[in-house]
Amino acid sequence: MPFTQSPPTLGNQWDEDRALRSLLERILPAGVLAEVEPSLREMGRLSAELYPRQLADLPSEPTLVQWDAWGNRVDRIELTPLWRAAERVAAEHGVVATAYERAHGALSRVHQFALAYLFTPSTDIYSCPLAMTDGAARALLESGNQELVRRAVPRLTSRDPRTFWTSGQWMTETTGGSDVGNTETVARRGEDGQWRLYGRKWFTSAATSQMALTLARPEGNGPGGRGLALFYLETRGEDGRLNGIRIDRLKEKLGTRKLPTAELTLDGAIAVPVRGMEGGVRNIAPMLNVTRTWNAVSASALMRRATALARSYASGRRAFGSPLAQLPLHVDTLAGLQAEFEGALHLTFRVVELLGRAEAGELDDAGRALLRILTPIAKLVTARQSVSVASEAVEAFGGAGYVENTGIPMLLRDAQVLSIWEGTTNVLSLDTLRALHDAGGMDPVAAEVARCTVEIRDPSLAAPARAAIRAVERAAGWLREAGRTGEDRVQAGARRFAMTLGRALETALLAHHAQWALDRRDGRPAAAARRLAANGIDLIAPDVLADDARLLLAERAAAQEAAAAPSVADAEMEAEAAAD
Ligand code: MFK
Repeated sequence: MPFTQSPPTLGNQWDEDRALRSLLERILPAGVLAEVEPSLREMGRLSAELYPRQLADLPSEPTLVQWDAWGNRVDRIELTPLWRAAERVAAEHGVVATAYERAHGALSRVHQFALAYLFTPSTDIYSCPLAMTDGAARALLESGNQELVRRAVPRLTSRDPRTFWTSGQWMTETTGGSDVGNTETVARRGEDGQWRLYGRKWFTSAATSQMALTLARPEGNGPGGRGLALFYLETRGEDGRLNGIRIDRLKEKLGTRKLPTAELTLDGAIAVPVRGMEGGVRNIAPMLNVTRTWNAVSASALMRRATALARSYASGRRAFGSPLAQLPLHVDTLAGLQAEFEGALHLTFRVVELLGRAEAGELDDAGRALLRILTPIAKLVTARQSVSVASEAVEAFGGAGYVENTGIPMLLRDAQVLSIWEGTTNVLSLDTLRALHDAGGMDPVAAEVARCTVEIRDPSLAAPARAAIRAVERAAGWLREAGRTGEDRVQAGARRFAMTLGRALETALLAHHAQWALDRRDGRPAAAARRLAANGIDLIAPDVLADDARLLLAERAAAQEAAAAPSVADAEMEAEAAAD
């Protein structure tokens, strides 16, 4: 019999996830953990059960039926079987509702996002409509529009699949996904007093939702984001027909292929202003901050799935006389991935914890500022980590990882979207700067890193703790100096700056958890903290890189301009190099 390799396997995803269980043991009081654990174990079981269905369902994709047999335009999207199952599981298990029922007060967000994290990797990005649904509920509640709250929020947070609604978040147009102020959709008020929307939405994820929050410019309003208003619309009328909406086509995407992402034409869609007739970007921001948190949760969840599969495979696959799991270089490679995943998990759930406390009214100004700053940082850093972890995980399978029907390539294709939608890495780096500016500087980040590191006693954690503190200090120094040199310098270095903060925060949070775990005789989080620090935290680079970037991309050969006077960052780096 020729040799056949057994595929990787997954057991109960709650029981097998040491990092998640350890994190929740620390942040949830024992009584709360005992109450929520059965639901997490059940979701962990479902996640393992749905995985083979996900693999069996790999070839099927959603389809758009535009016409019926009699020539009527129907624009109906047929979903894949797993998506239909996922919708029911999500509603019945309260993957959105748990956050709004508040059975455990501020900690309900931790419970809800732990469910979402376990649910996500086996359900073909059904987390996308759930994220938008959660974001819509949050934005409506914050809008104070009681009529819309009464109409939509009970449906968005329902546990009954028959009444559960999902929401779209229709922002992107052909003029731009990032610079939303260029939105061309117009809102016109008719003689009947109703607002109708006219325009083209270019990237509308989960176009099967029952409602959407969207941006449009009321006629006569000025340009830019400020001139936009936030509108609520229901996608179908009482008669079941689309509400002045045409689904032009579904996108052919690199990944997230089960997710029906559509191009829509709004041709008189009846809509209701959510809050005033301008300030649309500001009013949709609560939705963005929730969906960005979902993004970080999804990135952590995909990393967990990638490492779980790679580790399972490494135990079963033999090469050079032993299982891969005993080959030192393979072990070293997988450990690097595991550390990236654990860092991402801790930063993500710190945001989740703060979000829950903010919603429960438990945060002071400093806490709210920290949440505002950590949200874009968590989104951007975990998304990039998930792409690189998924890519390494594909490689850890050798050729099998490159074969579609193993299901492994899907991890990489799906991870890639996480750094694009809900704000690209660059846009979120700039958002980080804005949040820091609004908070009056770097103090909230420095205080968070200090909070995490102050009680670390174990000598083996001293190095990662020191590396996190130093990286934040150097980032603060760079920001001060670049700010003096000019806006362009700050912008050019914003991504390196934000990634440094993200990695420093992950290391500090992981080290903090590691001390707690060491006190309970578990050294694994400490190993993760040391490894994460060794993978590299500090990406701050000399300002000369900004000049080099222009030189490097110049159309014509050009002599290098005279070097600017050395900056503080340069001087610090030289001093460090001399000290090393
Ligand atoms: C699986 C998990 C996730 C699944 C979700 C999948 C769904 C995918 C669907 C989508 O991708 S929807 C499209 C998502 N699009 C984006 O995320 C847009 C990315 N671009 C930005 O975020 C830009 O920075 C932004 C559009 C906000 C820039 O627009 P503007 O008009 O130049 O805004 P401006 O002037 O910077 O900010 C306007 C106001 O909003 C300001 O407040 P004030 O009016 O009081 O001064 C800002 O402070 C406020 N603001 C902006 N971003 C904020 C915010 N406030 C709080 N939090 C934020 N994040």
